[in-house]
Amino acid sequence: MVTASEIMDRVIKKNPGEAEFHQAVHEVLTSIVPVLDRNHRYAKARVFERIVEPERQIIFRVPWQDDNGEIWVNRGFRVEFNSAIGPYKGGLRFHPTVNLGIIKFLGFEQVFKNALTGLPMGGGKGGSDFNPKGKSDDEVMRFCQSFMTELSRHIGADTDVPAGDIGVGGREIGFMFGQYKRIKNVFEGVLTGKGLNWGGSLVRTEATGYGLIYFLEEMLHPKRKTIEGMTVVSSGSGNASIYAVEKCQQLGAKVVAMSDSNGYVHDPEGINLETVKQIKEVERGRIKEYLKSHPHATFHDDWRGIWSIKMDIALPNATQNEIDKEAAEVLVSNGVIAVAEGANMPSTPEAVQVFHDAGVLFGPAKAANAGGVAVSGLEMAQNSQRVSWPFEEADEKLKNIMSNIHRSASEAAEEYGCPGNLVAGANIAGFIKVADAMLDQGLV
Ligand code: NDP
Ligand code: 2IT
Repeated sequence: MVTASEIMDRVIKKNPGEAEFHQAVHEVLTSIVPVLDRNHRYAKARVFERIVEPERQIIFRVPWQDDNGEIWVNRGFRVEFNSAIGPYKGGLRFHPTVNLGIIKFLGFEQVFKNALTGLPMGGGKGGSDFNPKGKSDDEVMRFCQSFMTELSRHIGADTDVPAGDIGVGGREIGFMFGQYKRIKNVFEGVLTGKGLNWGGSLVRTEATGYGLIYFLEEMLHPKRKTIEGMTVVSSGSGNASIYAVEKCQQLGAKVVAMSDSNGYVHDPEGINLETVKQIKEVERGRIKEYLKSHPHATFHDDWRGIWSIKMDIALPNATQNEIDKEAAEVLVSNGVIAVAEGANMPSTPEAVQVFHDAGVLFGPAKAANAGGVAVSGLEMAQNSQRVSWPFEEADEKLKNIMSNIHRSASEAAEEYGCPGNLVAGANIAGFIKVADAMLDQGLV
């Protein structure tokens, strides 16, 4: 039988230079070794070796023209990773750091995350190295139209359903949906995160952040704690962070810092979220502008420094590998009791080890941030039935899904001898669901 380290060596050799993808694969593989040892049929059928190979990877040219008539060329990606349990599903990221390795790490994680939601969604991810920052609405529209002109050949409501991620929100989804409809002449739920008057679901905007806090409450529950009265820090100030902060505040926690890629704002009196929403959602400005209306707060131009604040709860809601070993050690020495990951893979493996060794409650991204894609799944269901559910109904379903994810991850961790380890539990529960579906479907 092939050993785990042989599998890992092959992944590294076959996918050179894709450090984030290697990191994501290594974590899942490490977690599922006991599953492969106990159930030889997975190893015999080489299920893991198949899972790490995307079903399809599409890379394409995206030419577009700026407002001065100058021509630019970006690179577009869609990695259709796994369709064992449903159509490919996952976001699109527009950020200058996007490359194939980043999209593959995100797509790989998405496969297991989507399985954990209990909804019929396979995994995929896409995006571009386009930087929407500083571009006019017209430029963003022209880029989105060009991007969708190619992407439309590969997606569809029953094939592959993209959504937002970093740099892709309601505006971009609107432009892409419009272009898809022109090309295909069908009005279908091909994207999620749509506007509320053209097929979007209530709660999708809030879902990643709210879901994260519902999951965090599940983590705290066995310790007889809630977030009420806790001091919280949430990095980033985009979709995931803003709605995590909103839910924290609704539940009586005090959020004292948020950030963007230029730095972080520390407001010991508690962040005023309306100000952050105005800066980020309306003006598309920078977080340091917070100080204009809140001069008692401080701005620090090192965004990683946010983890040196004393806090009870850390919510990394910006990007991958934003908490390294040193940051984790500072968090632990300052008495952090829980870390819940809203971003994808925001803690390095060494940081996760520090949290586990210190007995910090740790909610891994795949489980803790699955609320966004879960409500995307609910949006797909509503689109298929041509109905729209009230806010309370969608929110209640989100809460139940997050609670079920916490339960499945906890039970899997228990069953495979690592009680309380939600990293292992989430990986195992997600893997078993996808692996069993692949076995049922023959050599796929
Ligand atoms: P947004 O684009 O809305 O916001 C991203 C935020 O993170 C911004 O404040 C941005 O700052 C900051 N950020 C991004 N990249 C970096 C970087 N390299 N260094 C420092 N700060 C950075 O994206 P989302 O809120 O949607 O995404 C945040 C995280 O949540 C990502 O990891 C994403 O994959 C994950 N996620 C998102 C879901 C969703 O539904 N939107 C669902 C599940 C996970 P700046 O503006 O300066 O770039
Ligand atoms: O990482 C993620 O789960 C997302 N960006 C959301 C994906 C989706 O299809 O809603």
